[in-house]
Amino acid sequence: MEYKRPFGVRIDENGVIPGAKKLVRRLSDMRGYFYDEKAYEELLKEDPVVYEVYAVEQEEKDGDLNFATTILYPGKVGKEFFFTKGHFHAKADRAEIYYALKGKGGMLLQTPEGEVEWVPMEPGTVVYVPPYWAHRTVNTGDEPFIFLAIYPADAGHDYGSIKEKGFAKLVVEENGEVKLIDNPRW
Ligand code: S6P
Ligand code: ZN
Repeated sequence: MEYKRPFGVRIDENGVIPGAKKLVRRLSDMRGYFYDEKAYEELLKEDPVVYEVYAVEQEEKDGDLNFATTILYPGKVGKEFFFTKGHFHAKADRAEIYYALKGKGGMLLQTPEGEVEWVPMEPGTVVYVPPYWAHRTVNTGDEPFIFLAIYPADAGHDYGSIKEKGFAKLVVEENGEVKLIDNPRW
């Protein structure tokens, strides 16, 4: 049998994994995701980077693992904090682990029926994403929110239903506080 080789990598202080595949998501890649369309069009003139992902991925085989860091920048569209697109796994029963490294934020999770949970995250927080839950991270602070995700190599991403309807809750700033409010579009 030909064995794959083990390796170690060090995540640098900016969340970068050397040699990993880099993905950049700008605001223009997220049309339709934020509630306040006017604020979206306004900020689009600057088209800021919302997040970057550094992924070390294996072939999509049962039993293997991928890992990736995400650097989610601070910012808001209207009163809604910057977030990742959010997805179910294509193989919906695949679970995932997140480990927060820097900054402040949280995870919105949602079942296919629309039940929502919010898990606050700060450096050191480990979040268990159970099978079947969609997940989106949100930066509620004023510095980059950086975390590591570890997920089955065959999990895949299913962005479809979140892209259409979003999550049932929005994470917003109101009177200087982080609040979860009902998504009027849900
Ligand atoms: C993959 C894992 C993360 C996200 C990343 C970006 O299963 O959950 O690496 O891919 O945080 O989020 P999204 O929703 O744009 O893929
Ligand atoms: Zn995932």
